[in-house]
Amino acid sequence: MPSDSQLEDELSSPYSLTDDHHLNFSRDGFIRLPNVLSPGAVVRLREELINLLNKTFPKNNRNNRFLSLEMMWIESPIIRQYVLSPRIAKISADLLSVKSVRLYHDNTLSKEPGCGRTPWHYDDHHFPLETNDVVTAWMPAQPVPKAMGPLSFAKPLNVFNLVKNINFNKNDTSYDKNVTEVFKANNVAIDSKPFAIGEASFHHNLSFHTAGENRTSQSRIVLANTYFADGARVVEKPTMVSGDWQKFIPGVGPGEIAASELNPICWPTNTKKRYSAS
Ligand SMILES: O=C(O)CCC(=O)C(=O)O
Ligand SMILES: [Fe+2]
Repeated sequence: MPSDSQLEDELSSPYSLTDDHHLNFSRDGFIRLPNVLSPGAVVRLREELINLLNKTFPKNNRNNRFLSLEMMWIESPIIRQYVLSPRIAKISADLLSVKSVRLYHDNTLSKEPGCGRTPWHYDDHHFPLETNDVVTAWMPAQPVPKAMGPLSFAKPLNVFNLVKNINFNKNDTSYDKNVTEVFKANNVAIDSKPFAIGEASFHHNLSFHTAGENRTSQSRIVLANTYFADGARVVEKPTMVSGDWQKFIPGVGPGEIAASELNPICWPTNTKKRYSAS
């Protein structure tokens, strides 16, 4: 198991992206990358995420649920390493071809045994940012075999155009069904491969994605960090679906530059050292 300082070294070390990685990300809107984390770093991540989940959610009565926690980096020095990681943030900046990225938020997603599908969606509506330079690093805290519900992507990126007129109805599953049908009718390719230990995916905010149910007896635990291009503004009219955005960009109003103290620049500056949480 890596010590704290070994973990810090690993999460600060650069990851080499190839021309193919860049091409694939621009065309498909997502990429899977092997060995983003070492096996030891995955084990430490899982341990800490389980600690945090156990503090918030009672252990009984979890089956079938999709548990989620955000902004863990403020409280947990270990999670902070993974969230403000120069390694992860630089991959994100490079894939977006921008010089500098800020954190939007971290998010742990624990899909408990028996929990059903993650419906088809893209993330754009969830982020009230006036830019499409937004990427989410989805880092599983264990391998994710097919039966556990790996994140799955429709490709290429521009297939979102096929489904942009489908109305979202939050009271039923019609949106998910309709998107599935349109993708089928258009022979849209779906990438739903399992994730090996240490593998992570990076998806653009217009990339359509879903995940299957968790048919195993283990929780499918993931850390998903979202980064955006430095300089981006909050949209003029944030909508309800933008949810808790003021929690993630406190003190910043509509139309203003999203650069609160909770949106540190994660690449290129090593803000991890500058941020002093209590
Ligand atoms: O983990 C999942 O099943 C969904 C995750 C997701 O939609 C995201 O990270 O944007
Ligand atoms: Fe998503």
